[in-house]
Amino acid sequence: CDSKEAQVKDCPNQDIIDKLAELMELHKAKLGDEDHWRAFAYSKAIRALRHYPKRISTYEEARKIKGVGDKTARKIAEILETGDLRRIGYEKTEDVQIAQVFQGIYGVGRSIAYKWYSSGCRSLEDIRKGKGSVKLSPPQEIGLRFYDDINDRMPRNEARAIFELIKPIALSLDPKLSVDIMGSYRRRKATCGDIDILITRSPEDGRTHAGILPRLLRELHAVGILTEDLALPEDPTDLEAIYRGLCRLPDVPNSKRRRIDFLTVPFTSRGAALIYYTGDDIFNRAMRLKANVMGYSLNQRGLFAGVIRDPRDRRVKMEAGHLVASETEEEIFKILGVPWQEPHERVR
Ligand code: DCP
Ligand code: MG
Ligand code: MN
Repeated sequence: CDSKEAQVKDCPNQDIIDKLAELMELHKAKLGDEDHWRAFAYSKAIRALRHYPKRISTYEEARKIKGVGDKTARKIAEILETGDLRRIGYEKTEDVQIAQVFQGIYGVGRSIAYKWYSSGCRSLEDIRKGKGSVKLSPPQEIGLRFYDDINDRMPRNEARAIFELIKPIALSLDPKLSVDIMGSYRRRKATCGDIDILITRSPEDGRTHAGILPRLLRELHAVGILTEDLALPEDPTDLEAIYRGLCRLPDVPNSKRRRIDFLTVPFTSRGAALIYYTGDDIFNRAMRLKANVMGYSLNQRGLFAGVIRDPRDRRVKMEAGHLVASETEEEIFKILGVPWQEPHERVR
């Protein structure tokens, strides 16, 4: 419950959290935009409940918690009164449940999942057999083959063990690399959905990390740490590159496949990249929002001023703006007036 102790699992309101989380997952799997917004609202409420120190007893008490709106408070009251949430039953139709299963395949989102459902597929076995002439991309095929492994979160000590094998191999290619483990591991979570590794290098001696990633990937394949590639960097000579794949502990018999991401960034954007890849995603959303309110724009490359967005589509930048800060996490927090938070405290 308490974010400072990632180990603690049970809250005074755990049963409520579990029901809301089940409903959230159903909305997440569905196609509608409004479902996505509902899922987001539930995720905010769930976070608030995790931090709430005592058992909730009434609608009014639930409604007072920041992040819990009227509709969620009513659902909490229903759970308190009946021990149940009827909405779960209404949302849990066959198509949603099957679409949920399909979305467990790496590379399959909501629209593909529903498309496959419409083509008559009802199980992973149907997909495997190519029922309804469903065709899998190479990453999706890997996602299906290692479905159970990929959908299992690893204990953080396994993430650490894999990272501790990788780091010296990276440093053997260039001892001046910075190699950091990010994501849920840096936030000290007890389990990790994947391993996120950020690589950069100070250019003080005139050299950079450009081109290192493909060499590292080759080494890691050679020693059996990397097992399958899911997405290769577009331009491997770029300072900024992303790799996604599967890995395992090579010397442990039958060790599971684990998801791994490598990210390389220019040294100057290291602070912004640390913030972004440490997350969590909701914390990032809050930081971006804070930046926008102050007239800035924040992304994994830096904090920018003078960005002008197209009012018809806020994703489109009409004016790129100029860089204000990017080298350290601290300076970005400071400019945004956000009190410093250690990674494990960044949960909303
Ligand atoms: N991220 C983000 N928005 C996204 C995806 C990712 O802001 N849509 C950022 C925040 C995440 C970080 O990247 O913390 C790493 O992404 P992961 O998907 O690996 O998420 P986590 O490491 O936080 O959790 P998990 O244990 O599930 O991997
Ligand atoms: Mg992760
Ligand atoms: Mn990741």
